Amino acid sequence: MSDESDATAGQFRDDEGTPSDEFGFPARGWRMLARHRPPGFGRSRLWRSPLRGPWLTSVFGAVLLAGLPLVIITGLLSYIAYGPQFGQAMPPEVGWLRLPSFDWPTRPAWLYRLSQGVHVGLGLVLIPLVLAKLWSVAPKLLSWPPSRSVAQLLERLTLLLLVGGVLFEIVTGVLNIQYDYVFGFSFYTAHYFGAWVFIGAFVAHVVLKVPQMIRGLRSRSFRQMLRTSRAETRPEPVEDDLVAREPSEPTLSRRGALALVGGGSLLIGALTLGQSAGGFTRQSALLLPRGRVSGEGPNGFPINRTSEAAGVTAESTGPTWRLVLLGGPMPVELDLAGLREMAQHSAKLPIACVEGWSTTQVWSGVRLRDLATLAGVSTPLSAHVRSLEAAGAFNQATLQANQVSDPDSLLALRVNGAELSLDHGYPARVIVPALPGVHNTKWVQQLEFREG
Ligand SMILES: Nc1nc2c(c(=O)[nH]1)N[C@H]1C(S)=C(S)[C@@H](COP(=O)(O)O)O[C@H]1N2
Ligand SMILES: [Mo]
Repeated sequence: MSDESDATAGQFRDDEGTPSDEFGFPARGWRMLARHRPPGFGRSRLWRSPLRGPWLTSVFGAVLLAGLPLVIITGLLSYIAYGPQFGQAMPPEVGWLRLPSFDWPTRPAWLYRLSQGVHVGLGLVLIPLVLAKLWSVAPKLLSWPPSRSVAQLLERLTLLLLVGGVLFEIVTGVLNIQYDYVFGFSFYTAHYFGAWVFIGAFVAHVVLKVPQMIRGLRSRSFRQMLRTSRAETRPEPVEDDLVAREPSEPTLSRRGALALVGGGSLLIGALTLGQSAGGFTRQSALLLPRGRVSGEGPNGFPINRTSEAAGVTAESTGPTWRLVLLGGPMPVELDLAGLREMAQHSAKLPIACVEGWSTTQVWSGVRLRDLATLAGVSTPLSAHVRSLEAAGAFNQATLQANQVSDPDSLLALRVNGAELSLDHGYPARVIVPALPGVHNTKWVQQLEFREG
């Protein structure tokens, strides 16, 4: 260290007027950093809203602290519901990020509908809050130099992962529920690993910031804030990086800001809800276009992949179609008439897609466990289902023991009293309570029951 820096150590002050060497960093380094300020950073004069302050940030933070864990947990549950034990969760290989897996239950039948509906629906509804929270802390995120101590450097690194992580999850999630698949990479892989980056940073951030958030919330009365008009709106009377040093006139009260963000969330909620609520509200599910493509009459509910897209034709599903049952002493072949002669069972069950949309219909057909018995496998530990569909990521699925044995688990031939339409899987499709939509294989051709 040169004499010069020795002499100035402890005296150099950055933009924010704080001594730069709390942890004994050489002052020269900080000065260099401070001089090489990237555009947009550290311009405290740019951030002049009188609304910014610990209270407002804490309110946004508290809502996110309540909501984001639900989005995280339901996301991880979806991974488990896909059946990692069969290598069919995506991505299949996640190394030490492997979650403890358990047999996904079949009851209640609406379990996956609820958990995935919450994951996608709440995830969308929280977007305005995430953006509002980022806006509220912008001066801090963009302060320069980036840190004044090792501890602060680490904290800012977690912020980078936190902000980057949450934006990455939002962008990949929102794009995945659109019509066209736009990624040059696997959505599942990106969203899963991105999630862990975000989760790690989120936990660190919560641990570091909760005391500050509680102090912020306690610093002013929420009711009082709701009663304060725009004209009466003043900057928070505290010494804090978030509070503008040269505040401009308020253009909005704090209650106005909360109403704006809350209104944005409500609007997104209204444009999303219809994908699960169904009926006429489905038309308003503008944020989930795939959940709106629909058949007609008794088959009038969303179609994820049409028979045309799957390359399944009327010929391949015509009189020559056979269902093959494997796993027993001998393969068993059934035609459609043979299936219709077996005991028929009806169940009202949802299809719930990973994309968040769902629809509940009355299905009828043959119980999977009856088919296992017919194949000669009395207590199958799993069943592997294959579709006529030649190519396509979702032309097969493995079902757990409980998913085969549930009395409502069906190879459905009919829906709402009518024959299945070709788009919904004619002549036969799987429908199992609480199973992620993707594993309710359409145009089934083969079932292999496995005892191990
Ligand atoms: N053979 C086959 N079955 C399939 C699919 C597929 O692409 N191919 N898509 C699955 C997905 S992702 C969902 S959500 C449901 C949708 O069923 P539906 O199109 O009848 O509404 O079917 C599932 N069954
Ligand atoms: Mo799906």
